[in-house]
Amino acid sequence: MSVDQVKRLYESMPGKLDEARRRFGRPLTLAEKILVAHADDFAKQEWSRGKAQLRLRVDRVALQDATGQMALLQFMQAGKKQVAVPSTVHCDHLIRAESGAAEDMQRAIDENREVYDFLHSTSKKYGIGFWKPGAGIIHQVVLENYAFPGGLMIGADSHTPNAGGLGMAAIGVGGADCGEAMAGLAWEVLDPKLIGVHLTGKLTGWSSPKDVITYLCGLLTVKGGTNKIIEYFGPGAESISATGKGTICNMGAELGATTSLFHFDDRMAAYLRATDRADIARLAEQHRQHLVADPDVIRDPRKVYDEVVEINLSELEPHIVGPHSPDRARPISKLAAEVKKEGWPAGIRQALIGSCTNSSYEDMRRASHIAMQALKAGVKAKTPFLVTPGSERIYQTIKRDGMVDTFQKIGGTVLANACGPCIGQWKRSDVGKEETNTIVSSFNRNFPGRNDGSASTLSFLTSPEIVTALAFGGTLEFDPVHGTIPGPDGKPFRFTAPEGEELPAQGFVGGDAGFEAPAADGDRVQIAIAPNSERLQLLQPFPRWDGRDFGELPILVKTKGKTTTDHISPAGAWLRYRGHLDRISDNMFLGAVNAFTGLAGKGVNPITGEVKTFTQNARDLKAKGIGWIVVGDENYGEGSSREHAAMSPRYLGCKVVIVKSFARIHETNLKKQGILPLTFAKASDYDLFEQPDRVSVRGLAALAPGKPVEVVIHKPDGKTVPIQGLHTMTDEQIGWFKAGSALNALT
Ligand code: MIC
Ligand code: SF4
Repeated sequence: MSVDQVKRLYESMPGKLDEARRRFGRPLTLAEKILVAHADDFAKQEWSRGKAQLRLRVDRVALQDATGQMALLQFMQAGKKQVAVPSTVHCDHLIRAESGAAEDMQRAIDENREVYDFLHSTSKKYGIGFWKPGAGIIHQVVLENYAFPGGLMIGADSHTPNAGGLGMAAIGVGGADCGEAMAGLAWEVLDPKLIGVHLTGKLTGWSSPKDVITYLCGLLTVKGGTNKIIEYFGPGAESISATGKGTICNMGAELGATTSLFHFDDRMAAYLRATDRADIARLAEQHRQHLVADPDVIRDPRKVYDEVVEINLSELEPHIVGPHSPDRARPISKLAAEVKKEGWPAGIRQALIGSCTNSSYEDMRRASHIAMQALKAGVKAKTPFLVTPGSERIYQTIKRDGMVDTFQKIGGTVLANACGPCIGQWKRSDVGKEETNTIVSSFNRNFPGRNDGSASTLSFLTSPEIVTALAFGGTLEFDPVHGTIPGPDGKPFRFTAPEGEELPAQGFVGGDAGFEAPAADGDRVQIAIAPNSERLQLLQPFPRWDGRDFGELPILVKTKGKTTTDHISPAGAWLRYRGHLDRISDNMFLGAVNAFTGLAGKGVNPITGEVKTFTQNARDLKAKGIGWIVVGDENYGEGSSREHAAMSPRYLGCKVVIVKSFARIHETNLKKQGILPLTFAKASDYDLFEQPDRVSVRGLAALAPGKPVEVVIHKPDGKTVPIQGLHTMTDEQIGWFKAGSALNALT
């Protein structure tokens, strides 16, 4: 987005915000200011938190290479010549970590050539900026180049909110949302509720931005942020760098929040200047009052936010979360006791820092400060140490400033600027396949199987500086804040608290390595997809709804407990097929735990009675022309934005997903792909479904917003149990269901 566009946005704000203050009869929060300033039609728009569906105009769209393939395939179906809003593609997810940056990059370029060529040529053709493999991870590159205070963007990745560190409302969505916004349509989202997080005090010593969010994860849980925006404010916010704010907003995804953001301040201005955007910094300073909440909101936050959380940063202890869920939190000082009690292996097998969440200059400085203390004292690392820089710019800068050298001296390996071990793209040879083992990282997710594909890996998340110290302790029983480890002379060695400047004194090394602008004349660019490709497949529209109720559908799967998108559509090796719907559908529900048997990935074929993988059963039902349903637990579809978790079920014949509750992005993805997402009126209805049952959904022709549908469970003995299915579909979304998908409704 050009400086002129930012200027136009800022200049349009006072008038729009005044109108909103009049209409709402009260002062505005920053999130509201951004939403109002981006309303497609403010006057016609209904505003009601938790109820209204907002139609907004976004400033930008960001895609990454894994979800972006589907987003672009869907955009292509709209038949447009150019994207309607500034958009970028980032090649980051497909690079596997194996033996270090140089070799891993070469291998990735060879293995993924076809996909990179597709992303490159579609970018060129349709006017999309292309960031090549190795340029960096989407959210770090966006923060360094595109995020700006007061902006609104969407990204086909759940950690898009990272840009909230610069005061932008940046929201993770499915690829279909991106495709539509790129095609020029308004983008829709449920008017979010607002959580205000009031920060007082000051981060000091070992405490870091990561601890703000890991603490909040423990407090609010993985569903605590669903359909809510988290807005941070208060004097404590100024003690946090812009990149630290980014970390906090990034990991707000783990609360299920729509997005998270901070009010504009001098730390953001400093970061904008350091990343060659002094013009934007100046503009933001001139329009500061529109880029923070109104003073009356700050004076009495409880009047305006739906919830207010108080955090005194001066009292915040370093936290660590895990294993298996980001909300399993405790202060690091309490970890050792819990490790003993739970019988988790205390020995740490790998320590990893970086990723899109935590690879700022400041993070690397503080981590290397810890490493240098150990080097100086002659303490050796006990654990292999892996570093994932977030971008080439960060990598070049930390290399110039000696940090790469420090990490190498402690035996560390610097990986490519890519997702790698954060998303299962990690070839480990140090543990057996099913071996229970412990790792610590500064990443953001830790669902089973997330890092190395093995559900036996127990993954703990904490700040990069604590991870680094733990690499020297080698055990979860070491508390770097209070404890000591043996020094080379046998005497106890104690780390002092990490220090590190937030921005490089000599400035960042040049900014756009790996960027390629679109072609001046996109018409001439050809996009080729080989007919026999196993990586890419053009999409066929899903069939329209036939106007009939769903009668006696079998249950393909009833999931028990956590059913994240990683359970429904695992990543890791499967990332390979993200552009090929048929191929990737072989991974469907591989990680989902079958409530009838307790086993993952398999179930009884409701027709033949054979026990096979859920995909095999679904393919069999599809071949027989039988639709099926999914029954699920709480916060179903938590985690990633990957719409494959909705598209594969749709493709293989799923009609209805009925659960206790949904995660926001996934529920939208289901609606977009034409699956009926229902929730139980009573959570205990979940218990009524048994393996041999059949399920009918009635009254579909009269589907209307806010009106429950009738669900009937047919028992094998002929008894029927009627229950209610609730839904959140608007008129327009009901139109998607009837058309077979949102995209069908468009064309
Ligand atoms: C993730 O962190 O889970 C991912 C991989 O970045 C996903 C996107 C994807 O599945 O490609 C996300 O968070 O949306
Ligand atoms: Fe990549 Fe991990 Fe960040 Fe997702 S969370 S964008 S996989 S680094």
